[in-house]
Amino acid sequence: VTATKTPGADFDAIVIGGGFGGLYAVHKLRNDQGLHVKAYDNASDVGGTWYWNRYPGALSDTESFCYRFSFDKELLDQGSWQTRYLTQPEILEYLNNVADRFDLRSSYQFNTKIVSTRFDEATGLWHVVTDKGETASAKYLITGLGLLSAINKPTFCGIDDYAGDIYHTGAWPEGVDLSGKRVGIIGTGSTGIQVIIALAPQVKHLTVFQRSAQYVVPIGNWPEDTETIDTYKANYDEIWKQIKSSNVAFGFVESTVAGIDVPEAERECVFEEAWQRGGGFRFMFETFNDVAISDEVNTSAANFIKRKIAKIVKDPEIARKLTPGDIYAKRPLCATDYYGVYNRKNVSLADVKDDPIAEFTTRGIRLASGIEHELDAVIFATGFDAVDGNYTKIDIRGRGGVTIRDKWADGPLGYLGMMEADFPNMFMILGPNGPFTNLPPSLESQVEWISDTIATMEADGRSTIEPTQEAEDAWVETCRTIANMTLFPKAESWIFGANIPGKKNAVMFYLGGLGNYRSELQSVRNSGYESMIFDRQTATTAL
Ligand code: NA7
Repeated sequence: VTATKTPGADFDAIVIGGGFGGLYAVHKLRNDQGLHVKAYDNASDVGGTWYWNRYPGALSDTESFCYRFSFDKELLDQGSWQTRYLTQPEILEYLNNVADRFDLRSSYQFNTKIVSTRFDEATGLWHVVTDKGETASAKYLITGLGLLSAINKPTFCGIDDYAGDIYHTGAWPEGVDLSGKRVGIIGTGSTGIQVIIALAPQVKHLTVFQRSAQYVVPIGNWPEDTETIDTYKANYDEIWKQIKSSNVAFGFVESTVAGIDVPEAERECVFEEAWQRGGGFRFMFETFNDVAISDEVNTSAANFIKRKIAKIVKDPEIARKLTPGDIYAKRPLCATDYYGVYNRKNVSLADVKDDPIAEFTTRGIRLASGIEHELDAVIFATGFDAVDGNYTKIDIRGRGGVTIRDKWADGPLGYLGMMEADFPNMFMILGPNGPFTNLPPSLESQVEWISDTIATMEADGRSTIEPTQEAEDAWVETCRTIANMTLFPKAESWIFGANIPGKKNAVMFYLGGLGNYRSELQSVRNSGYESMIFDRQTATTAL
């Protein structure tokens, strides 16, 4: 470990988070640049999102060959997997291997929550305070707090009187055995559908409390043999090049064909092929380039899935309840035979839009109609306070003591998904207005940009960097313009903050794709950080 390069600071950089983003930041700053880095995570070990989300059936729905880091050829060559998609234990193991390979754990203090961070204008340093009352200072603050990590747990009347067990998928304890039990699950997003499929064969009875019916296509999860994996490895240079210039970065070439120019019958064939191949993002983006843009093509895709539901689900009343009424413009979902689960005798569906949850009783859940479901356990698969949920929990203060909560009073907005005006030298990994993609290649792009920016600052003897408010506003406007060209804002989901009661709806993502995003990052660098202010003097420090 090298000595601190920043006079008067405990460290050069403080990194919060031990998931994909935080780990890579520690590697880049400490191992590549020789900075003195201290990292923290609330968990007892590395893994981030994949540390906490240990629920039954937890799986990435990005294909195994590209749900990983690309920066290290040897690490890529060592990669191994069994199936087309990685399970949570496999991803956790992978991140543990990464931590071992680059000796990252030695920079971490685990089981430690950061409760506040403050930028001191006089010294130009960030000060952090932990939940144990410890303090530390550094020139740079890098936050890898997780995009989908602060759990959303709605409250219900009577929940404290409920005698059964309650779990949230995003904070799943080890060793839970639900076999032979009567289990209820609230939520049918990506997470809920995975749990439902995994638990249905194990439990005595599963009651699904569905608020919104979902469009779910097959995931196509099959074993992948060594030969296939070796082919990926042999072609990794081209594969990553393609991923980094694509939009959603899921490892396939997005369609350039406009569905609107294709007759309906032909669209059907294309959707059928995609249904057979599997993959939610493939279904939405590999079929046509306007499924998420054109009302007409969107309706075709939606109708295609609706007809599948009617065919798969034997009971027409259950099929009706499972059929979505809104457009197909949430994060695309995929799973193995999701709708088929409802043909099982031990699975029942409670449509809580029609008949809402009135309260928890000591024995289970009572609906507004008076129907009571007796349950030994209830699982909350109710998602996350996405993007800013973990930021607003920490008392983060920039120049003039302005808090991030105040800055984001109208929703979380930021520059390039990484920076905030008035919060100098604070770099967020997957902060607001970053790309909406398969995440590892996006956060890799961000961490590399952050690390390059820091290297430039150190080489040039700079003390601070922050975006101008104008640059931030312009970026937010760009994100808004792009989002409004799509159908996504018309569906209610976490992408725009609609899942959290009281949360202001905001355009929280750059929907322009990873390739364009990377070009934007490159041009900011090439312009000599024209949109940024270096070494800004405040009125007080200038005196
Ligand atoms: P999501 O996608 O936000 O799904 C949460 C689900 O929980 C969704 O079906 C919600 O219904 C439901 N929900 C939330 N609050 C309630 C209440 N109060 N009552 C009933 N039902 C409720 O979270 P996931 O964890 O599945 O996935 C999030 C992302 O993580 C995912 O997209 C991946 O990228 C990884 P709603 O649809 O709002 O009516």
